[in-house]
Amino acid sequence: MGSALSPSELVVDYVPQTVTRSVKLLVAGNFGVGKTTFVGSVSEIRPLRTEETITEASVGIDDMAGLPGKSTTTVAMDFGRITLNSQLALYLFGTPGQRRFLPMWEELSVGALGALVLVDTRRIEKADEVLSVLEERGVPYSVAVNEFEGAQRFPLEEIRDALDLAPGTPLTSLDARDRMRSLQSLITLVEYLFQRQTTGLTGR
Ligand SMILES: Nc1nc2c(ncn2[C@@H]2O[C@H](COP(=O)(O)OP(=O)(O)OP(=O)(O)O)[C@@H](O)[C@H]2O)c(=O)[nH]1
Ligand SMILES: [Mg+2]
Repeated sequence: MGSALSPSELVVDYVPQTVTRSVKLLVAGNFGVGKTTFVGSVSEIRPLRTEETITEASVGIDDMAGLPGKSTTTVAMDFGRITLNSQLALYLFGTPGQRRFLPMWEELSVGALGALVLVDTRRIEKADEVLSVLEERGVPYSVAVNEFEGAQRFPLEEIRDALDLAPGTPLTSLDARDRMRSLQSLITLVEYLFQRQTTGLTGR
């Protein structure tokens, strides 16, 4: 799959000295929703990836429909960093999407302030398991629809109903390959998390 950024395009390769706060966030979602693509789009450092070729064992277990170019899957995590403003650095941990790696989330979620959950409307029911895991762990989340070409578009309110989201849970849409739209969804998540902190709703 390769890195999304070439070295000459790296914006920052060190944490600026002005940064006083760092936050760990998960980028979660079921198999193939675009987590690795998302972390690659927003990270200002060359993202760490743990991609392996999808094996025969996955065929029939993971739904590959609508993912013609997908030949690899994340087996441990993605890692990226983005300095959101001069004081705040976000450390992004993309989770593996295959069900067999679900136990790995246990460790990945330690210390995470929140999660951005990507969903694909072509297999929206698969998001339920992801949302349940986060709720069980007490990790607050926002949801972003990754708009794949060819996928039917639905009003966000319909998606909110389908996912049975709480009224306050932020719901946005993006294209995981588009840095600005992806960043906007991250900003929405961070604002939500900070607002919860100031109102005493820590989620843990
Ligand atoms: N058209 C389109 N394709 C996308 C988008 N995001 C990701 N893709 C493609 O969809 C496939 C899956 O993307 P990944 O980023 O590997 O998805 P993932 O969620 O990390 O997958 P796992 O780690 O296997 O769960 C890849 O072939 C991407 O190139 C998008 O916004 N639009
Ligand atoms: Mg991945």
